Amino acid sequence: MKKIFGLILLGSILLSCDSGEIVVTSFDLEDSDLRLCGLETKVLYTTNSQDVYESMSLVLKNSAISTAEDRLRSETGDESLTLSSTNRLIYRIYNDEVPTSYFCSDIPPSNPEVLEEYVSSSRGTININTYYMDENGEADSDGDDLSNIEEGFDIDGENHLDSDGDGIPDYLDIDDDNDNVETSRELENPDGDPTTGEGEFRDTDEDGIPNYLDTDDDGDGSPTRNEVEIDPDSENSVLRPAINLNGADIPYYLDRSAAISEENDTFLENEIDRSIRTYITIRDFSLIKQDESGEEIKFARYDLGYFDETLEVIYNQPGEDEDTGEEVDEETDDDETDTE
Ligand SMILES: [Ca+2]
Ligand SMILES: [Ca+2]
Ligand SMILES: [Ca+2]
Ligand SMILES: [Ca+2]
Repeated sequence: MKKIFGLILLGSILLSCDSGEIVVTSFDLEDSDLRLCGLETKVLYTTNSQDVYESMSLVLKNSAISTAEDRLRSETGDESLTLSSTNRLIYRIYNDEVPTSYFCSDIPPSNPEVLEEYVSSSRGTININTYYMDENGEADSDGDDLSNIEEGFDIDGENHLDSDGDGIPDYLDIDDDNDNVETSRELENPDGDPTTGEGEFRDTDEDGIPNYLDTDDDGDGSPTRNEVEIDPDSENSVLRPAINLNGADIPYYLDRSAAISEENDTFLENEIDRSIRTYITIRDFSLIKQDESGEEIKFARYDLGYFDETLEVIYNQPGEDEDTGEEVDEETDDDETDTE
């Protein structure tokens, strides 16, 4: 269908720019890497400066999607909007190159001059699809230096490995053994401790379980989570190992001769940065030429394109208080999104 429209448009739209040169457009700005501007009113746009100076922009003024500060979406999934007098697709041809600031200005600049303009009518649907780009084996979704596939990522999405059974799969869990020492830290081996094999993982107590999956790293019978503390100022830092309390310059949780039995029922906050892509498709709409002719061009589908963002996501364990990180009796949400 797209090709048919392309051919029709190619044959029917011959436009002259101010130099008198005949130019041809086919509205071929599809599948573009879109740029995003605006707060309350958002503009997604793409421009072309080859052969003809043109732009395709989607202007969205909708309270349902403008609440997330400068973002279009705050979570993944599908959403639909209708084209209207405020949600509009606009195609323009200009007499000169369009600067990057053009769509970000509150008041439209007078230059470059708009030679031709087509605006959508109040008919049609805008499909917004947002999905995680890091849902694959090669990515490292939780940023702990182990790829998803190394962390038991299931390509079918059904049976991801969850080593500590806390409900957060390893590939999204910054602390795979739930001992309050981040996996990324447990993979480091500055002291040359024993490993599980040649070039493999640090295994301080040589029990065959790598530290990042070992709930008692030094094998002293005191769980690692009791031998560390979470820094209240930075939440994700482990405080006690940084202090040389035992005089041996070895963190308690890695010192077999020093044990702390005091219970620790707090958890690290499991916040990770995830890569998301938002794809915009517009269906069953018309573009109306903004001149006396009122020429109408119908589209069945137009793939406007996509834009990429980083989304901070907090995964809470069942039974964990969102604010304090301490265990509570009631179950809390296991997924929360943030748009900072
Ligand atoms: Ca990882
Ligand atoms: Ca887990
Ligand atoms: Ca750990
Ligand atoms: Ca221990």
